[in-house]
Amino acid sequence: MNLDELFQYLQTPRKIALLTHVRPDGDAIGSALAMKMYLEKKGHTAHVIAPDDFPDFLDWMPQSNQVHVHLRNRKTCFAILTQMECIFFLDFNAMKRIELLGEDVQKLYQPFVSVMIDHHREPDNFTKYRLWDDTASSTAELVYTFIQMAGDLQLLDKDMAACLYAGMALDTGVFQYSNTTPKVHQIAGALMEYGLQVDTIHNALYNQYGENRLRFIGYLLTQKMQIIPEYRTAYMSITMKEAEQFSLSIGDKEGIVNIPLAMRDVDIAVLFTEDKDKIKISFRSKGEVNVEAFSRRFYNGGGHKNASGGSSRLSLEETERNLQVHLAAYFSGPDVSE
Ligand SMILES: [Mn+2]
Repeated sequence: MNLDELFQYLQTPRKIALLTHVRPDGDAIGSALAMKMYLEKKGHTAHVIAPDDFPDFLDWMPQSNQVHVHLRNRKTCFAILTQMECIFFLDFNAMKRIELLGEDVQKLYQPFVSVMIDHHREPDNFTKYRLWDDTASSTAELVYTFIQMAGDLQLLDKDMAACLYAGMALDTGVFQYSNTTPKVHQIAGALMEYGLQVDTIHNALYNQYGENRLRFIGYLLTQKMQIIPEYRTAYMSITMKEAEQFSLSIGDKEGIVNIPLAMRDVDIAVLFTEDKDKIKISFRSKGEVNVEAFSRRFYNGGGHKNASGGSSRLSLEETERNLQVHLAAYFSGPDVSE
C-alpha cells in the first residue's frame, strides 16, 4: 500500500496512541516502544497502551515503564485516547484482539487516523492505512521497514535498535523459525551496528527462569504431557491451581508450548491454559503443518502457519478430549462447508 499520504500527515506534530494486543509479547512491546521513540523524535506526542500486563522479562526495554496498562488504569487510558488524533494498531489485526481496550476505542467521538502495522494472517479491514505483510517475521521488522520507507533510518538509535532486535529475535525463535528470511538477518545486522550486545539481550530475554519455573516445566513434561502418535501431536495443560501452586507469573508460561517440538516424532504441540472464563490454547507446528488454519477452524483463533492461538469455552477436560476429534477432522480433509 502507498503510505506516502500517511508520511505526509506525519510531517505535522500529532497526538498518537500506539496500541498492542492482549497479553503483549516482546514483539508487540518492542515494536510499540521503538515506534514511540521514533515518533517522539519526529516531534509527535506518543503514548503506548497495552490491554493488560506484559511479562517481567521485558522490563529492561527502554521506556517500558511508560507503557499504560488499560486493565489497571482504564480511566487514564480512556482519557488519553480521547485526546488522540491518530492510533497505531501494532502486532494484531482484529479489534477483538484488544478486548475491553477495543470497546473503549469504539466509544471515541473524535475522528482519528488509524494505522495497522502487522504480520498476522487474515487482517480485518478497520484502519485507514496499513503496513501489513504476513511474510514478515515480526511487527518489529515492519516498524523498521516503516521508518525506512519514511526515509528516517538516520533517526534510529541504540534504544530503538534494542527494542526492534528483541522483537525480531523473539518472533523468529532467535532466528530459527521458517520466517527467518535473508532480510531478517540483514535488518538484525543493521540494528547490531548501533552497538547492541546480543548476548546481553539474549540473556535478558531467555535466561530469566526462576527455580519454580524450571521445576514446573519438569512437572509438566513428566506428569502432564500426552502424546497422540497418529497425529504426531503432543499436548499439555496448565490449570489455574497449578499456576498458583508453582507461583507462576505471566511470563513463566511463555515458550513452554514449544518444548514438545524438540521430539523427533512430534509435529504439533498444544498447550491448554485454564483461565477464569475460558481455556486459552497455544499451537506450534513444524514445517508444512498449518496450525493457523486448525485454530481458525476449531478454536476461533488465528496467527501464523507454525504458531497460533485460540480459545475454548468448554471445560478443560472437554477441551482436551475434543482435541483428538478435531485433529481427526482436520487431517481427513478441508471442511467442505467453508
Ligand atoms: Mn509479532
